[in-house]
Amino acid sequence: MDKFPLTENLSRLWASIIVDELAKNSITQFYTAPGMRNAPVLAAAHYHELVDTFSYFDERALSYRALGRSKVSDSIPLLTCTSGTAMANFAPAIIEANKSGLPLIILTADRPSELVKTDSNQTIDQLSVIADHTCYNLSLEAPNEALSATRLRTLISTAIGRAKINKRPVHINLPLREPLDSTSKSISKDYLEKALESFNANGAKVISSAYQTYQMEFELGQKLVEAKNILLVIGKLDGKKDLEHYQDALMKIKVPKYLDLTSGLKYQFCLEDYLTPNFDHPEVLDVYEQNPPDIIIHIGGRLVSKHYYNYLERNNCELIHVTNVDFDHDPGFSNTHKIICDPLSFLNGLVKLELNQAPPVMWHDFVEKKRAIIEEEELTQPFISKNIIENIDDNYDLLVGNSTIVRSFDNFVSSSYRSNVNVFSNRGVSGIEGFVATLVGLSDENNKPKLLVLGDISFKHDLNSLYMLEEAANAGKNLTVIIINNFQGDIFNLLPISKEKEFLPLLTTPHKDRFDRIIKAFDGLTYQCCETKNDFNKLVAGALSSKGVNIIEAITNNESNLALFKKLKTVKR
Ligand SMILES: Cc1ncc(C[n+]2csc(CCOP(=O)(O)OP(=O)(O)O)c2C)c(N)n1
Repeated sequence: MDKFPLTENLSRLWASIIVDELAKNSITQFYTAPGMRNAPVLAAAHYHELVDTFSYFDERALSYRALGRSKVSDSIPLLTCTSGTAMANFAPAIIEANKSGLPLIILTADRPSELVKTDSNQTIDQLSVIADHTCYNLSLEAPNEALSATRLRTLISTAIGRAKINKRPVHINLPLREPLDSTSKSISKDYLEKALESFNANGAKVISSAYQTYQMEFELGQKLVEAKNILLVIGKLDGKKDLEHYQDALMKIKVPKYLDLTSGLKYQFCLEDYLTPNFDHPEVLDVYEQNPPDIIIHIGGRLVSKHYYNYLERNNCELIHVTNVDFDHDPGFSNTHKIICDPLSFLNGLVKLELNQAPPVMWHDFVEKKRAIIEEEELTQPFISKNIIENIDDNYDLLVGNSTIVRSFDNFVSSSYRSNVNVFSNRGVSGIEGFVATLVGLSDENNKPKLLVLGDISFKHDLNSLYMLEEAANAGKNLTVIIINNFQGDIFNLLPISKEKEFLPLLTTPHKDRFDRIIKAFDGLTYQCCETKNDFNKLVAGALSSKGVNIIEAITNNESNLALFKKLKTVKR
């Protein structure tokens, strides 16, 4: 802290004030990309005693790492980069964070307006790049003495407050004039003195209380008590900190429930707890077509299953949507009742109603038949998801990639087995990029072992994160990555468009690549490969119980996978 605050010139002083105000508001996890224009921010972050820096050369990978951290951290991660295209590389992760209700602070360095407006090198209109995907944009002027240190601090703490309250990304754009290094350029005595005093102040503490507690209205409670046939659906929940409380409440609510993978609660429950299998299955849909619920209570955001939404459009069930975010997600496109509040407080209200309604069908035989069929086939995605859930320790965090595997995990439901594994996904906009970096971001928060399962195309998409994974290995993290290599984006073979063989390769992007050579180029990453169910189970058990970063390439058989998906759909009760 000796060197802090930096006072050699106004750019460094402003960077110090901003970093200090952020740190005083608990924004201390700085995900930094290199650059000369943001060098004053990097210097201030480096010398501030409360700030931890996580540096990476590739802004896209870095931003997914910050996204991963945001899923588990109590404070808000900050991203910073230089001017020009650098920040555009943050865009996918910012879009995902915005759609997932995850806060981030993005502090971009910019060139001052006299350079931006005259088309100098490395300049773009930085404000417009992500403006549609943030909840607040603070466009600062280049450092000048007309704006006092205390006013600058107020602008920063206001921006932090917006991120906290809205639980979404905030952009702060900071144009900086040269000198950007330690070259001295005088600051007026009066301005400097007052600025230095501001470092002794506490900083404006911003406390968010955006989650409104819900008190069940009498009429609604009455209606729910009188209803014969309620279905409780839990979609995407933001924040994973109070899952235990959700779990407690849900255990006590005795009505049929559907838990989406993105709720993070799917595997904590089983059929004995009145779970309903996935709507993607025709047999399940059939049962609900014949016994439509009189009320569906949908808690949280969007589900993975499209069939649920088709079902809602076809059937005119009364829908109560309970959400804590102001997104435009409207499950039935016809809400009769929308309640914006802390969903947990709503569930606690349901507990008090002491509802008791058994599911329309007991699904045990159906689920057991599916389990048996999965075990009969070769190494497939349903085999992988089933065996991971049935064997993974409770202390694991599981990150599920997009495409077929997320559906496969979402389809899994257990008859009597419960697992406390924490499940994460990137389902805000369901991009296939950034999963390796997201895994590393999750691991920045704690040393719990973690497992990522993703497809080969998704893995290829994030090869730039392998250096980051190697750093995680060197830092002693215990991470396992399972790449399901079917040599293409196999999801498209499961869709009706697969009949259009002539141009299908433009969707599936087939290849012949294995990942051994590229992974072995990184010291500290252990590579293993398997092609059979037995070997898969052995390798996964070994990797999950060993230390370090282990990568397993599981070669699956496309025909078996396709045949199995078809066969599973034909299972009857
Ligand atoms: C960034 C991005 N680009 C393209 C897509 C469209 N897309 C969805 S799934 C998929 C293929 C994924 O392949 P892979 O990861 O190998 O999984 P598999 O389909 O084999 O299960 C693609 C290209 C997307 N969701 N996100």
